[in-house]
Amino acid sequence: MKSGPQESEALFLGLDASTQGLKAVIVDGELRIVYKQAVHFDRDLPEFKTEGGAHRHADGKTVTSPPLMWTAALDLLLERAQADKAPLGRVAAVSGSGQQHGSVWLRAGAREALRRLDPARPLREQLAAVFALEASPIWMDASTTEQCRDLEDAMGGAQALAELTGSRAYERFTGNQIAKIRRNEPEKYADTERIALVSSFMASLLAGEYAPIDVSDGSGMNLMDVRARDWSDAALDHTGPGLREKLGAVVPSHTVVGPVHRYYCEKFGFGRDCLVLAFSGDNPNSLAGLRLQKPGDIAISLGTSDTLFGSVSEAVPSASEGHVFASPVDPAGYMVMIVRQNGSLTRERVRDRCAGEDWAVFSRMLRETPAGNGGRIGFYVDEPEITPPLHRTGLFRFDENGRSVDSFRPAAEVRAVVEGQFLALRLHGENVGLKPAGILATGGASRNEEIVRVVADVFGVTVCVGEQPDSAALGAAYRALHGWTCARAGRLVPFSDVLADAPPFRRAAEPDPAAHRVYSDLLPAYADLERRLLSDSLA
Ligand code: XUL
Repeated sequence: MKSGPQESEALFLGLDASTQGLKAVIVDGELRIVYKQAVHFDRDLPEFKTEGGAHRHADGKTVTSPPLMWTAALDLLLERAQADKAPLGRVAAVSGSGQQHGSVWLRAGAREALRRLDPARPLREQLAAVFALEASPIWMDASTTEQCRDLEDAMGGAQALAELTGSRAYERFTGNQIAKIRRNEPEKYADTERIALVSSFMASLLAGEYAPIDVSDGSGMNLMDVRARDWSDAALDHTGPGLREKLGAVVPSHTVVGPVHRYYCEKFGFGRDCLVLAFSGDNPNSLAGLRLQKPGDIAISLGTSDTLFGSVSEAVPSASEGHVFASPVDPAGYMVMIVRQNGSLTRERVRDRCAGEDWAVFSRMLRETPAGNGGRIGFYVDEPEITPPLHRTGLFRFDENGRSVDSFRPAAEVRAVVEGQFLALRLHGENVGLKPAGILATGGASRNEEIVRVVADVFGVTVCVGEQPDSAALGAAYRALHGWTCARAGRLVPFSDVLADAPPFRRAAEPDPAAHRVYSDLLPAYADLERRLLSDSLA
């Protein structure tokens, strides 16, 4: 970033309102982290009686969180920052991240209450009465299956809805939650002036004004035309009357919402010209935090579940896999996200059974077996799988002729679990238009060189590794810098320009062309077997 003496002082705050807590990261113009702080909902705000930040209801499907807790957390976080003498006065811009899909229902009068915030009184006291729903549905909620089917029927089927909104209907997606509340609690729906996402609600607290929803988090609602980047009238009309007004505008992710409200200037020492940039969802912010700005940049996070997200230039939505969101960093681009339920725990179970509970033995077995495993293919479905939607659990092994077999020898089993996981990610990534140019592997298993080698060979691209703790909060801070830079330039500055100073990630594996060919040849057989399992699972 080019900067004058004053600008070199400027700092950028990223907030992350996740399910379990609220975090803050402050970076300078060279992207160095200068301050971090966090509030943990269960521990620090025990009066809300959450577990993991949420309330699981007796029906086993409904999951909510109190929006007043998120409100109280903001004061607490900033009080802690102030007590630490964090340089809040130098923060030039703030952006943020919210758990995706959760909604905050604000009743008539909430806008006025936000505008009138008084620095002499805590937020929770001033805003206690603004919520039309005291329990906000969050992403863990699975109670809207009926609304999902209704929406898909109304829009011409799952694929048609995916074509329009980027995803088929999912229970946690906000539109289906809205449809349920509108039906079950019509008086609360009528009483609601604004339905915000967690992200836009947190931005509203800071701006003291209703903040718009950004296009990237807005893509997680089944309500937005993902290509037009505007609400779909057809989806809105199906979901509830007057919904366009209740949702407000949906805006590009680098949009300035306004200056921070004087509440934060007087109480915590923010500067009067500190800007609030549109907030976005946690996955979009992680994409920014992992600096995946160019089409083909992918991150694979190898955790309890394996998640792939990446930037693409075209939207190729699918009803059977993944999500297409509008990009949070490129107003013309998209991001795709694919979640595979059977990740680390599945690898660990195979390690325990076949490699004496030892990662070193697991790695040696990978080293000593050939790419492609002699044509053996395995599906290790310990938990119902999300991508592809395979509800039947079990271990399904096939020999080189596609015949079902009961077992593999231990080393072949180790190779089969790892290859199967990455072939699946490649297959389903390609199905939603992903053309990998480079991969960043993160999460526990990215420390295993042999696993990373399989990733490089399956996808045929260089794999870098690097931990980026708090990637959503960091991504929000990067986006604050980006939005601020665009606002000052009076034009869209490419996100990559503001990241120019970021230290590179470490290159961990280059693809072996011969091994990559083996996987490309194997992929059709893998896809066939997967189709077979899917149709058996439905039968
Ligand atoms: C994404 C999803 C979660 C939430 C909470 O679709 O439901 O990742 O964003 O982190």
